[in-house]
Amino acid sequence: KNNPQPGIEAPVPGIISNNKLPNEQDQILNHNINDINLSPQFNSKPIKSEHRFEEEDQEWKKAMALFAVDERMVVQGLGDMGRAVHLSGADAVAVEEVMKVEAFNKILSDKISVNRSVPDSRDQLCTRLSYSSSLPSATVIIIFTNEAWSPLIRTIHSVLNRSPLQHLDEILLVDDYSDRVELGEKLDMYIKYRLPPGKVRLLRLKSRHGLIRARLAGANEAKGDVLIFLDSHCETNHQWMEPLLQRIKESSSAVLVPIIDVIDDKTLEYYAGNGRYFQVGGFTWSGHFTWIEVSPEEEKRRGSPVAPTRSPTMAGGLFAIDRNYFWKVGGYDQGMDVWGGENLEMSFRVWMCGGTLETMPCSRVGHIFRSFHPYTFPGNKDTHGLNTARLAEVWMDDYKRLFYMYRPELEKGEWGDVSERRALRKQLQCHDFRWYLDNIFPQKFVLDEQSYAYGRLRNNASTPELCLDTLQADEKKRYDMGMYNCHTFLASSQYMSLSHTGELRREEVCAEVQKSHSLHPSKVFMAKCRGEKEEQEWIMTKSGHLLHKSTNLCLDTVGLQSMATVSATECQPVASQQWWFDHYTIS
Ligand code: LR7
Ligand code: MN
Repeated sequence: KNNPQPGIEAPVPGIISNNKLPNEQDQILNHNINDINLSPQFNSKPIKSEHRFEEEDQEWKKAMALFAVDERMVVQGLGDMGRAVHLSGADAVAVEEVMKVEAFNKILSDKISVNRSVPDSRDQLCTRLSYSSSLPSATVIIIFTNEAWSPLIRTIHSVLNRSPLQHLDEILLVDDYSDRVELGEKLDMYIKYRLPPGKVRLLRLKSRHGLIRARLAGANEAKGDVLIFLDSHCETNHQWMEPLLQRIKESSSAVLVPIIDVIDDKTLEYYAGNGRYFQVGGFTWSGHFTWIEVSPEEEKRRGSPVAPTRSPTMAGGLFAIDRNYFWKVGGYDQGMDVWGGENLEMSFRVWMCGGTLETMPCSRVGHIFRSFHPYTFPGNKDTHGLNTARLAEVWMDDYKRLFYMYRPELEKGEWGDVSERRALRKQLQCHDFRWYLDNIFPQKFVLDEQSYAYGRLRNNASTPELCLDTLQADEKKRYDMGMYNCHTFLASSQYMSLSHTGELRREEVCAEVQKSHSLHPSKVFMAKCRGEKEEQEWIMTKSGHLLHKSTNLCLDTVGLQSMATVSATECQPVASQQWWFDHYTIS
């Protein structure tokens, strides 16, 4: 099938011709979209003969028997309205084991109806919005590899149950070479006998391609005006599709994400969320997606809490895009394998090349967040790292230095040939990454541009020298800052900086001093940077002291050894209060 994006048709040199082929699965992964073969059954036409009718009858009986097994497991009303369910007895014991394999509670999922209801989690204001009766049509593309049966089927039913069917062209399932038995013939039969005719189509890839090329294969087959991508373990909410189609009708270069509600991996509770509060997408310099607050400027610009809200990046799995625009803006990078990176790549690309990326607050879709990937990574490659290196090489200009600062092992990595993607960027005459930072993500902290000093923060009062260190703390929560022997490489746990606004900070978190009324040293802890000075303002003196302004205390290692937490005490001319950064941008 032809597609309008010329760059996509040509084979990507260097991807197929990867010279080392350690095993068969690697070989499979180095194919590109042009090699994606579809199974013959995908386009097969029924043969009309009496013999065939008999066969069909047999098949029908077999199908009904298989579905009856599933249906007997279902407990009526369980999990309705997205309520949490806690299993007990033997089930509860079995769940522990199943979670280790499936990364979610499959036992419970199998007991919950594939048609269960979910709570309407939308802002009240949403019910007052109205949508055009002539919206563009949508193809919902659901990709999967070895997804468990019941979440996949529930995803399909939730789309059928809660979408305006007149605007739903079809649901296109893309099977990325699964080998679970039930995803074979049984799934074909389910589509044939249990789903409305003509609404659901199944595309089977003949080798494992990963989610990026699986989505490309789906997009290639889609006929709807709009492509809506979903993961294979989602439940859509009330009127989820209308806001997406309406916005694309208004602006064909708007790429849209719903608010992503949480379906608990253990209780399968559909969390109704926190009223009108939601976050948008950011990123870390190590190349990971993060959630960030909507900026005050954006709150002002959008005008209403239910208006399209600009998002610097997207999580990646759930989004809507005009089909022609998808190809025009470069589809996806076919050189990306398995999982990871494609979401930031598309985010940067869309913004830099003239589109917009927005959260539609009245569109909500639940997603089961799993704590690990319950599928294989052929070749055991760090596909997230390699894919992200590809995007850094194409889209981040000089700012890729920050990515490699956090991921030095990837700098000389084998990210392959990216010349096609660079050509695309040139052809589309996209803005540069600096423009993206200045205009789309001005809050993003650039450690080596917005600091007086950065690098490791060293103190040599003891031997060996100690450095400030996160001690592997979870940076999403507040934590006490520690000390550790200074690393010579791979030291991202020791990156610190003194920002132009006086924060002693890391990428997202800033140092504060625990208030205490005793004379004992006060703890220094890290909390989300608030950009409002006060408790997060520090001053670096000529003598190398780091003075916390609101408490008048100095950062001190006194009495500390590696692995201990750092503190702040009364300022004194002592070695334990003398600090050196690796780099200074002022003299
Ligand atoms: O090789 C593969 N082939 C596939 O078809 C690997 C995966 N897949 C399928 C898989 O069955 C699933 O349907 O691709 C989909 C995504 O895989 P997940 O569910 O393992 O990914 P995730 O939810 O952990 O990760 C998020 O980031 C990914 C980056 O590559 C993708 O963009 C996912 O779609 C994305 N999911 C979401 O954005 C949902 C919200 C999560 C958040 C935050
Ligand atoms: Mn997912």
